[in-house]
Amino acid sequence: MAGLLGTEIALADRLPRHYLPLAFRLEPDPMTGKHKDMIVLNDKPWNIETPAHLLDDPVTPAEKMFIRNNGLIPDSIDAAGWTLTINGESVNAPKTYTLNDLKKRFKTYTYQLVLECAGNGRANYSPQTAGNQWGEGAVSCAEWTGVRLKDILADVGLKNDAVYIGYFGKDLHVSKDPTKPVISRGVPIQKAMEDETLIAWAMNGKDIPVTHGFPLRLVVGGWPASVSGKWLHTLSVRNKVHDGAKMTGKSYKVPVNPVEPGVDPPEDQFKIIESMPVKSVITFPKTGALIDPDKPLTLRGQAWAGDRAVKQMFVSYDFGATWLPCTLKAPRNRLAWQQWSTEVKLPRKGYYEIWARAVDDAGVSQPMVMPQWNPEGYCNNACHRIAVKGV
Ligand SMILES: Nc1nc2c(c(=O)[nH]1)N[C@H]1C(S)=C(S)[C@@H](COP(=O)(O)O)O[C@H]1N2
Ligand SMILES: [Mo]
Repeated sequence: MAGLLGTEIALADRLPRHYLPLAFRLEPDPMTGKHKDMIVLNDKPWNIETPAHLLDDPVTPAEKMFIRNNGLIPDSIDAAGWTLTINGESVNAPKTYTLNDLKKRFKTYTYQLVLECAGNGRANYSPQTAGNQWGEGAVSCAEWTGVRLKDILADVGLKNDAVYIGYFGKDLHVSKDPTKPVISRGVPIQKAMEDETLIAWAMNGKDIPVTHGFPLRLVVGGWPASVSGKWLHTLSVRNKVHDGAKMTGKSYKVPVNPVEPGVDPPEDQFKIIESMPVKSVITFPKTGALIDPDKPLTLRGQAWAGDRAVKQMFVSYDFGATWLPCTLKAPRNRLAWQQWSTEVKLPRKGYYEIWARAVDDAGVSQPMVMPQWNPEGYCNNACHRIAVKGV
């Protein structure tokens, strides 16, 4: 590979298997290849962001899907021998299913589901917080196929005291120490039992790409994507809030009482993030576009609202002084994002910012400026803004 590129590949020994360096991506690799314009935030573990203009497709293709790994992709994946075990305090007796059992014994469903990293938008918090500095693109809405978790849980049989589920995946800690857990999160049993909560083996009609959890993944739309466990091998049904890695401490939590920017309260004053807030992204045009002010300017993008639906969408080209309503499509199914579009006419030549603002079905709007700062930098749903020039 180094010969082809005409230079040594720095850190070549750390590239995950199946992973092509960006310079080689003339054609995306069918398993894990990403579009050449993807932004690499970190390569150990891989954290790759999608620039806003690549989120234009109604269904996010694999090559444009952000990657958030807390550890290392499993070294060897035995798909043929893969099993899912359901255990925990609140099951009558643990039960193990092969992939084939899951495919044959339960009804299959397909849903388009928004997966947004809780840290999406972190880069725009001030003061800056630690962690990957995601801009707007740690979000996707692919089509997932699998079985309903609630159907599996009904087959296993639960005790009355079930309150939470927790997932376990096969990825490795960055230290490669197999005894160190990477991430093991979960959701309350009510969310786990929703129709759209899937145990999925396919994404966009194909095997799930290795980077996104092949061969089996828990997929929970609308909540921090960290609850959608990749390389899933075990689900525990718990009689208390799941206490796996990154459920404790301050991970994926925000202060109960709002704090002034920069203030970090003690652990016991934090609560777990549940539904993600209303948000939208402008996917066309790309920021920096040169516009003919004599022609109508088409604007479009995606909007989503966690467990809720988006009810209204507005754009502004005068810094929020006036807002123009957009056309907004219905979601394909609950927990899918919604396409919005409109045409505006810039009044004259010059520099403009286009701001986009979604309002959910409870009447809650995206804020125009930085929302409630929090020490881990989660849930920044401020309006997305792009800059264009009328020339
Ligand atoms: N097993 C496992 N599951 C995981 C993670 C992980 O590191 N390991 N990362 C989580 C986080 S924080 C996010 S945001 C999503 C990212 O999903 P994606 O990489 O498929 O886009 O996966 C979640 N599931
Ligand atoms: Mo995440």
